[in-house]
Parts: sequence; structure tokens; C-alpha cells
Amino acid sequence: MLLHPEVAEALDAGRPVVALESTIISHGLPRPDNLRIAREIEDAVRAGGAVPATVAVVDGQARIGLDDAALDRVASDPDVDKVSVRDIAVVAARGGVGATTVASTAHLAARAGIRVFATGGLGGVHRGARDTWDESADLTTLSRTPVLVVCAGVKSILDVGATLERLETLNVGVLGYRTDRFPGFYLRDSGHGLFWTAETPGQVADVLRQQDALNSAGYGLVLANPIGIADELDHELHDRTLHAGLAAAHQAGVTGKDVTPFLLDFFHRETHGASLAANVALVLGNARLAAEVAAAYAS
Ligand code: PSU
Ligand code: MN
Repeated sequence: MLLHPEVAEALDAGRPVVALESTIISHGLPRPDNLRIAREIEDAVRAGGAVPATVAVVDGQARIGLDDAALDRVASDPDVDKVSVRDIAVVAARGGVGATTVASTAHLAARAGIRVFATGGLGGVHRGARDTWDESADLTTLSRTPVLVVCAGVKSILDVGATLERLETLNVGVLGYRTDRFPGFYLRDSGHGLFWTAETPGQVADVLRQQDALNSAGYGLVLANPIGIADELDHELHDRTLHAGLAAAHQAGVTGKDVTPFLLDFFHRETHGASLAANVALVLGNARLAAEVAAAYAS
């Protein structure tokens, strides 16, 4: 692993660092806006008082913190692969370029000693998983990776109830940030309730410290931060696009790791940018909150 000098220095000094994933840049956001948005996400981490560490595999090397050239590669290179934990070694061995998912970002961040990670939405149990067995490795990875993931819940393209059940089985705690409803990414409420909530970054940092003391198995934790009221997607537009997108994926025969990028792209095209605006707003909010938690944890 190659740590960016600024990240290495911050970690050595015990200063706050927030890991960021790169699949959101390469496969989750449309080009060419994705590069600008990637920089805005890093800026939001800085504004919250932490050093951003975007994770990716570049020319076969796992990198923690990207310089401008590397960020540009991830955003623009047509050959960039979506890389989960099981893919890291393969892409590294062949000298490839890979964008890391929540699972692989959490895995590499934990190896680097980073405790807090921000993203948009977590992967989860896909609808129809009863037949396809399609469950994101994000869930099992979090069950054995001591990282806090700050996200806006999961998209309703997934089976949200099943995802929450699996998180419970896998010993991954879920805290609602100033809400007792599990957020649905574009929507503030997925329709599912949460048991635990936190009101301040300091309260979340307290949970991390208790985990460090008590949780030797290294389970992960999810901080579910809903999109802002003003940024929420129109409910009717959301439901309509969701149903059309699921039907289109089925019809196109999309399976495996292509399902999530297909549906994200469908949303961005069909809502004429409304879902993209919501997506950007919620990611920036998560980056900011993650930085505040990391700062509280470091102090
Ligand atoms: N959900 C989103 N945006 C995303 C992803 C999920 O709202 O960009 C990405 C993340 O990188 C996540 C991955 O880890 O998709 C999950 O993919 P899969 O379902 O193939 O595990
Ligand atoms: Mn999958």
C-alpha cells in the first residue's frame, strides 16, 4: 500500500483522517462531472477538519490518498475496474487500475489504520436475492472490519429490510444520525425504523472508543445520515424511476457487479439530473459529518 504523504503524516500525528471510496467516482457518478465532484468531496472532508484519503488501485498499487493525477485516472480512465475485496490482489498483480467499493475501501482503510470512512450509499441485499444470492460484499466485509461507514442508508433499488436484517446477523451496528428512521439514500426515510441514534459527532466518537475497548473481533459500524430536507428527491419521481429502472435491468439481463452501476446510471438519466444533485448533496453531507466524527475521535 502507498500512503499519500499528507495522510501518512496525519496518521502518525494522530490527526483525523477520513477514507473515501472511488467506485462512486468511476461507476457511481457520470463523467465528466465526477472528477469535479470527487474534489468537492475531499474539500468537504477538509472543511470538517480532517484529511481526505481517497482509496484506489493505480497501476497495480493500492493507494491511500490520491494526488491529482491519480484522482484524474480513476475518474477518466476507460479501463478502470470496479474492485471489491476479492479483486484487489488480481488487479494489483496485473498492474491495473481499480476503483474500490465500500468493502474494499473499508478493508484497505482499516489496514492503514483509518477508523472513519464516508460514502454515499452502502451496498446491500438486492431485490430477488432469494433466487440470485446477490448480496454486496460490503455487508460481510463490515462484519470483520473495524471501520465506521458514514452513509445515507441504502438505495431502494435494494431490499432494505433484508439488508438491515443481515447487518444485525453480521454484528454491524447501525446508528441513525439525529433520526430513528433508516434513510433511503434519495429519501430521508426508507420506511424502516432504527433502534439507536446519535445526536452529535462526539457521541459517535464515544461509541468508537468503546468499540476499541470492548469489540476485539473488529466489527464495523454504520452511521446513517439522511439527506437534507431541501435536497430530497420528489417521492413520486423516485418511485416511478425505481420501478422503471428495475424493469430495465431485468430486461437488459444485467447481473452481478453491473447491477448497481446500471441502476445508478438509469436514475441519473431518467431524472434529468435531479438524482445527481441529490446524490452530490448527500455525499458532501456525509463527508463533512465523517470529518467531524474523526475530529471528535482524535481529540
Ligand atoms: N450505492 C450507491 N452508490 C454507489 C454504490 C452503492 O448508492 O456508488 C457502489 C459502492 O461502491 C458500493 C458498491 O460499495 O456500489 C456496491 O456494489 P455491489 O452491489 O456490486 O456490491
Ligand atoms: Mn452483487
